Amino acid sequence: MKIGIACYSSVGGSGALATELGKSLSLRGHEIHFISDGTPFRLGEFRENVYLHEVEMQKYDVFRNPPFELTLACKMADVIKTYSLDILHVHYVVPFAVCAFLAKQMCPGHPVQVVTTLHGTDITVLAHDWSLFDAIRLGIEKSDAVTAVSMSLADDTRRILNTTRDIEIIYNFVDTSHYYRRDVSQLREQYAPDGEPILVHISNFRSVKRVPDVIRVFAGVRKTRRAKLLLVGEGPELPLARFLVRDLGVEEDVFFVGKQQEVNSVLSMSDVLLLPSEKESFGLVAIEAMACKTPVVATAVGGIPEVVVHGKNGFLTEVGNIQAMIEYVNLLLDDPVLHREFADAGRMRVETYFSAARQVLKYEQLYQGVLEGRYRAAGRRESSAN
Ligand code: GMT
Repeated sequence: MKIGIACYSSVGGSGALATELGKSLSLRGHEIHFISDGTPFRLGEFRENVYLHEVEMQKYDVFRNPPFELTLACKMADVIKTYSLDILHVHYVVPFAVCAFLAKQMCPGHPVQVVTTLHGTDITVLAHDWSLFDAIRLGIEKSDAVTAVSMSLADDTRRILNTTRDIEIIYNFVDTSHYYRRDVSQLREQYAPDGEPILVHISNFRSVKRVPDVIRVFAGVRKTRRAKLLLVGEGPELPLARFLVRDLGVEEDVFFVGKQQEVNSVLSMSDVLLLPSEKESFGLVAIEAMACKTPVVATAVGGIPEVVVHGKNGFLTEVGNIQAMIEYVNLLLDDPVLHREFADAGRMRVETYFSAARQVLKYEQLYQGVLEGRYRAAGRRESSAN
């Protein structure tokens, strides 16, 4: 198949997932055309069957803000026509799904089919914004197929947009041959020279991630034992995080390692991943951690309970319950047998439900179904992974 994949290029789960999907599909013989505002951050080196079409903005004095969406739609239309795309798969509704609809109007008679994947805040945050509501609804209604990365997100979408639109659940995935626990003892020694346990948090430091909770949990754990915290990523709450680390007096044990393209090594040297988000439609980082045998302590919000099974491969608390998170982290650190059980169960769960091999096939089947006109998603759902 000839497949266009439109996504954001910057660090973020939707771009990461879209890029990994494109790479996997290319290995399965499909011709992949990325359409993005830059080089998707996980694209890596040159690959056969993979093309990149960057959306380049023209500057005219008359524009206060250059019309990115129109340029994107024209670029999509150009790629559809030039390469005779079968499928245009867009990741994140705003603006991609709406632009795909517009692009289709620019290619009358062309059989391209638009698939939209909902990722999270495109619905749970942006669809609450009345200045975007109708555009989001239009993008979803006009897509030939719509997928969501969790049941929770599909339910949120129907409720918030008041739509009965069929939504297929296709969970996120990781390449389990790439994400696994590696021997990084030398690296680990640099951060924890006396064998201290390492906690880790990886995010874009936006307020929904509740990075201050990560630091408070760490400070609480640190009161009774020596430990280290790795903070990976950057974003609006980074200055607040730095302030809180100083304010709570834990700066000697906290490392701000910034944005990282590869998180294998960081996860492989960590003992617990903290994910105290306020909203999280899936939590891609949770399956990356589980694949690397790092148990997760997270909040039971959105799609996280579909990923992390409380008491089996991680622990879940309500949002903001710092004390419970401290206790769960200590429970895992105090009991190596329990830690090992959780680590193995997490890896097994990823291999069973969230592997690239399994999920990429689902996207492929969806594309095939859409092209053959036999796609009927009427309420179809992946059976619960729990
Ligand atoms: O919504 C965001 O935070 C952005 C988005 C992204 O591009 O990173 O993240 C969402 O999509 C990820 C990939 O499907 C999910 O793993 C994240 O849970 C989801 N984020 C939220 O729901 C907050």
